[in-house]
Amino acid sequence: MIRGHPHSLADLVQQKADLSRLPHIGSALAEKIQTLVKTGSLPALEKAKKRTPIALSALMQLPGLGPKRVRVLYHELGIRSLADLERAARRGRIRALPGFGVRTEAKILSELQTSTGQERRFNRLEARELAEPLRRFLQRQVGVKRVTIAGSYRRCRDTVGDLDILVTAKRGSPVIREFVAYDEVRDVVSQGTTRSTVRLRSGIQVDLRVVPEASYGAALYYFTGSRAHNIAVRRMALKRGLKINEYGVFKAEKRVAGRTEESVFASVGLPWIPPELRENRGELTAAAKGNLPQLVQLNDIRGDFHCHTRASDGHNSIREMAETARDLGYEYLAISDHSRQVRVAHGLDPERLSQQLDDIDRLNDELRDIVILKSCEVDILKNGSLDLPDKLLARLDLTVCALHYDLHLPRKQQTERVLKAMQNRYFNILAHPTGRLINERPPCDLDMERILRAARDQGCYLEVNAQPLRLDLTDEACLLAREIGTGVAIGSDAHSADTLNFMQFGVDQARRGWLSAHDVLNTRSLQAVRSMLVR
Ligand code: DGT
Ligand code: CA
Ligand code: CA
Repeated sequence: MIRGHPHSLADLVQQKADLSRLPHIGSALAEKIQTLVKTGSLPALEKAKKRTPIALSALMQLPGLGPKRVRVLYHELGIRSLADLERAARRGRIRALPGFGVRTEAKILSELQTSTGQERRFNRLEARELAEPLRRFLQRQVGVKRVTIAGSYRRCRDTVGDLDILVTAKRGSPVIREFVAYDEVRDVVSQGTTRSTVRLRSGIQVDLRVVPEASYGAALYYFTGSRAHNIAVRRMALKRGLKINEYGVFKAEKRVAGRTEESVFASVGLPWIPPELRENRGELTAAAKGNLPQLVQLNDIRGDFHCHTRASDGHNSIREMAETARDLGYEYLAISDHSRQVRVAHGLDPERLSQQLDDIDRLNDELRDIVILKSCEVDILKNGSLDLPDKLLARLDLTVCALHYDLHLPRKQQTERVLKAMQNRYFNILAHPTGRLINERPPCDLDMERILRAARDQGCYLEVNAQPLRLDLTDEACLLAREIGTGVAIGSDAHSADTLNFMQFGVDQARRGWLSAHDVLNTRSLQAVRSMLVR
């Protein structure tokens, strides 16, 4: 008898019922049940039992995994241990199982990370929402002058492990006492007179340091990191007979710099280097030669090519999106709702898209100070063709094309799928190129270098998707795009008017990839954009 099923399996087998039609039972499992019922044993199971003592009870310890789900994991994917489970989750194989899904898969991964002591990393939105209220709280305390969040947060890494906060305060300020009494604090890990570490309810750790004003620059520099960057700078300092630490720059016992970050860099003969570049990826050489890139800024952004409305899975109307974009100071906003293939997002078929294009024409007649561009987030089908007919694509100003399904194809096939799509004359921007979701889904396997070269040669662009869960392209891929000379477009992928400002995260990511305004399509005027989109 299968738990929860009214008939015994033996009866069903006798009646020659099709077992694979039962919930949670595929054809492989159906066959095994038949064997089990008919012979009283299962060769596969006997073999498996011999091979590994099944650690299913360990699986059952994870919140959300009961006997039923553990059984499905075991039978469908052969998962016998936490290690098996993690491997399958990382490959995105669990979401496809009956009764599971992307969310369950993500939950399993995050549970695995906490239960195995691995630290979870927080995405930029999570980090900001934890850090900013705390920063404001500290700023209000008696005697506090400056509060700065350093570490990977300041370097704008796509994820942060913990928060490193730097405070300057008058002598005798109660800031550390107030810090450990902050409402969100779960545990006080350590508490001294100039430093303290706590863990917040969300699980994130926060390191606080209180430094004198005279050391502020040195401390900020030191705790901004990265470690690799700091080590390389320290080496330069040693050659000049200088010692750099969090208190300052010292020649013998004498402090020669440290009040500002600029003074620290100047002591080794360098100009100030933006935190986003401090990864020891060539920034020291570039700075020494006066070749640091002029990094793109939010201010440079003149429009957004990627957002959704209520027509697919967004929450606002075209008008609401456009008016918000206008208030952000944009010149143009492209509406890029999903195409029909993406049914879960209520993707548009040709008829609904045509309707939307007519609506946009009417709105453009009416609205001042913003131009709505006609676009679509066109799904790239498994065979590399686009989800909408060319005749309709021709009516659009641009397309934002993306993979949504079959993200597990082997590298060669996945790469060729994208390259083929890119050959369509209406292909303009490859949206969220790898499909990764931070902490939830690994990137798909693509030969990024080949894709970047093809895009450059064909006048296509790669998106830097600004969603905090995506940030895709990665900073490394942006570096590669810069090297190859492929243009990027930073897209908010906003699903509501109030998240159009996620653009900032995308700009930061592009900055980490050394990109300047010149490398980014949506820093151009509408007129320039129109001439640069090859169609
Ligand atoms: P995270 O927290 O994993 O996202 O990354 P970070 O970069 O924030 O690293 P974290 O919190 O361990 O340290 C913050 C900064 O402090 C780090 O970027 C550089 C500096 N730092 C910390 N410990 C050391 C160290 O032992 N040596 C050097 N040179 N720098 C350190
Ligand atoms: Ca940190
Ligand atoms: Ca830290």
